[in-house]
Amino acid sequence: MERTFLAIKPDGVQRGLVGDIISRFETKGFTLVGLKLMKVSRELAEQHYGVHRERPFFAGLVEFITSAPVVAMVWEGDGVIASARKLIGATNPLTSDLGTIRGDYGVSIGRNIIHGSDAPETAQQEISLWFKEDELVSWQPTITPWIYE
Ligand code: D4T
Repeated sequence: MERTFLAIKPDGVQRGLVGDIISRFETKGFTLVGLKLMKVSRELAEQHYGVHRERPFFAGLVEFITSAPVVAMVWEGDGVIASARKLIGATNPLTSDLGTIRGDYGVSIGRNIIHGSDAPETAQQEISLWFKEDELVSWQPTITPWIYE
C-alpha cells in the first residue's frame, strides 16, 4: 500500500474546511494513518519548501505556512499519491477543475488550501520530515473488502 503526505494549510484551517477535506479522502476509500494539528516552525517550513528556496514566492510561502495552525496528515491506499493530487486539483485554484478541493474553494495561488506530495520519493521524504514513526498507525479498516476486490 502506498502512503502520501497531505497538509491542510492555514487558510483551509481558518476557513473551517478541515472536516470537508478529510471527508473527501475518507469517502474516496483512502485510510488515515497519521493526523495532527500543529503550528509549523520556520525551520520545518524552510525544509519542506526547500526546493523553492530560490523562487520569488519562497519568503511569502514560509511566512504563510507558519502564520497559523496546519493539519498534517498521512493517507494510505492503492495509488494514493497521484489520486490525492487529482482530488486536490491544479496548483492555481482559478484553473483547478471544479469538483477538486482547490477548484471548489480557492481563487488565489498563494491561498491554495492544501498540499499533497507529488511523487513516491517526495512522499517518503515529507512523511519522515513531518511525522515520527510512532505517530503513524498501521491498521486495516473493516470495510476494506468493500473498497478493494
Ligand atoms: P503544494 O506543494 O503546496 O502541494 O503545491 P503544488 O505542488 O501544487 O505546487 P508547487 O510545488 O509548484 O508550489 C508550492 C506552493 O507554492 C505556492 N506558489 C506556487 C505561489 O505562492 N506562487 C507561485 O507562483 C507558485 C508556482 C503554492 C503552492
